[in-house]
Amino acid sequence: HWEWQYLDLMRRIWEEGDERVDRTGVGTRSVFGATIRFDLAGGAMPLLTTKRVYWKTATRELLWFLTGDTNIRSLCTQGVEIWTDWPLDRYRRDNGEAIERAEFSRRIVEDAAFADRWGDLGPVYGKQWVDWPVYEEAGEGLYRKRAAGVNQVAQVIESLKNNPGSRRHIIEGWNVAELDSMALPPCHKSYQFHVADGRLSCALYQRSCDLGLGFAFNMWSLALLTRMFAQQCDLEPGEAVWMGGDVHLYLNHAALVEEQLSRRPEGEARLVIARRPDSIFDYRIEDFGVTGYAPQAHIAAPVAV
Ligand code: DHF
Ligand code: TMP
Repeated sequence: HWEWQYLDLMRRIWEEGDERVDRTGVGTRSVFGATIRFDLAGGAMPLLTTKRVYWKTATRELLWFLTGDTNIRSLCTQGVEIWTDWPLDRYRRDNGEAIERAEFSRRIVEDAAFADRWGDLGPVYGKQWVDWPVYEEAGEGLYRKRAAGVNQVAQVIESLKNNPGSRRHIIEGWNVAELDSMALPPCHKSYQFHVADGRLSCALYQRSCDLGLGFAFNMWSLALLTRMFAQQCDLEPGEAVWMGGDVHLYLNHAALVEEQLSRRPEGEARLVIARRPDSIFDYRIEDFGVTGYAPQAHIAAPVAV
């Protein structure tokens, strides 16, 4: 079962990883450099079975990236709270106000001006994916931002269709010049597509991975993006190749790690896409269904902010 790759990595990090002080102050055990591969043939998806993964939440996040939106408001409106903690943290620091998360999220949803002011994460994934800023000369040695940036997603779809043999099918999130204005610099920072024998594969480079929490979402989204790209380019799904830089377990995830390592993977989820939208930007949450997913119970774990 593919999931042993994940469980083996988890065990190795927990037992042999280097203990490190990290940005959040929680502390981690970590290894540097790891790979997990998954064959997407036949509709199979890398959805963890040793705990329930909320794949619809992860799917909503991916669709949100594709709209170019970087404000959490449309996520909160859909009941998706996975990004709420970062704007919340900033709000509390800037205002010295002990507002509850649920209350903050409610204000984001109900008050558009409040969301504009406090809900934006800066130029994170969505912005870089579909509107990477471009500068043009404005005379006298001055430059200005061009009205339209680069839509990397649209460009890669075109290059896959017109030049499948290319080794340059890349979507990059790591915009060096804008890192300082992002709530978090991108973790899943670079996606490279590859066509061979009529099959589309995608490799993700993730510079930093919370193996207990973020990974489940990142692996799902990598596979989902590959399936959507394959459908748009009339290719069969190939492999999803995940490559991690600093892959870590937070020290406050002990209960999750011990519980998950006591479980055995079973079964295989499949993704059904109900229709073929006109473009990569026209998918909706209702288009996706998962069959054969009978996971073991969800395991809650705190997220390090
Ligand atoms: N920071 C850290 N420390 N770890 C992360 O995984 C992470 N991920 C981010 C932003 N910052 C991060 C964005 N993605 C959850 C999943 C993905 C995610 C953020 C949070 C999460 O809390 N998942 C829980 C609950 C999901 C839910 O309630 O819908 C899970 O058990 O999967
Ligand atoms: P860092 O920016 O200091 O590396 O912290 C980011 C943390 O968030 C780190 O634990 C990795 C985790 N993370 C994921 O694992 N996946 C994600 O998609 C995101 C956004 C973050």
